Amino acid sequence: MRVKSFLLRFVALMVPTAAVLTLAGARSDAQTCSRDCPAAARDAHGCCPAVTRPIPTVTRPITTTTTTATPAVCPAGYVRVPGGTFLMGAPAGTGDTDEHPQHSVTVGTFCMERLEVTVTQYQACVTAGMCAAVKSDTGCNSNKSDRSNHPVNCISYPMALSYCNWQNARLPSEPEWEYAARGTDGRRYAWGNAAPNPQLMNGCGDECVAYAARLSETKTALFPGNDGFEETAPVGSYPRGASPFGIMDMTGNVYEWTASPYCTYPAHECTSNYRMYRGGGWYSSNGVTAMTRNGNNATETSVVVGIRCAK
Ligand SMILES: [Ca+2]
Ligand SMILES: [Ca+2]
Repeated sequence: MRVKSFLLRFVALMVPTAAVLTLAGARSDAQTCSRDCPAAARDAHGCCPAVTRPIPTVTRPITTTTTTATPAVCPAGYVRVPGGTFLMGAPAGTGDTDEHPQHSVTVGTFCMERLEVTVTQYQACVTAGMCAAVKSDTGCNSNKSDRSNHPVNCISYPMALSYCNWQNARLPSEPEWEYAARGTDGRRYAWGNAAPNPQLMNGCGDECVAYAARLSETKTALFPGNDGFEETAPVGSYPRGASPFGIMDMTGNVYEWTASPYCTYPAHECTSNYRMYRGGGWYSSNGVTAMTRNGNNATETSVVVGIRCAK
């Protein structure tokens, strides 16, 4: 009797669950349905998104790059970057030491966001409970009411990972980033080989030098003239500076985290707590070529560093 009673209780528990799944439609992976997320993040079935784990802190070296199968068609907001082979890094005698040796890299086809991730987009992830809130520093765009269409900044590598995971995407590898910025023709900047100017990017122009002076800092202008923005610009403000694939702001505005550790070329996999971010930012007076490498401890945040996802 004890066994039968147990079975009856077991069946009673299971039937309502099965009925709900049947009524809810053809969800074949019900056994993987997780409810370990806030109600606001759940889908029509009450299940959490497939990739939901926020990664709050990097406490050990990460030596692998996350990759996923490339969609046949890139989703809205993404540009398809056809795979190819290019020379990564700077030619001998130019650039910084860590850009050498220049070496051939083959990149598979992938999708990359056309624009940097905005404050509004990141806030949606925070609201869904899947991303950590940006800290309250005054230099962070999330704390400014007029910056909703500006790139989100003050982002650590784990925060960037969480956002892209929430989008069912990932961060680009460093080779993918440089390839998306330069294509295969060996150009120095996303737009080509012309020197930076205020029509091509948001960098540290005359407006930035004056801004720095008000903060009692001394800056050298990246170019003569005013690009219109002392800090960040709304994403996509410089269409003439687009990359060969039509991706915007790859040079300037905010640096963008990549998935890659800081390795000595030609290696791209190594043990490092550092992660690379690329492209230069609104406070850059130099170092904005598509080959320039910057990195930081994965847990650090900066007012000049944001996010662009790939998949
Ligand atoms: Ca500027
Ligand atoms: Ca950028």
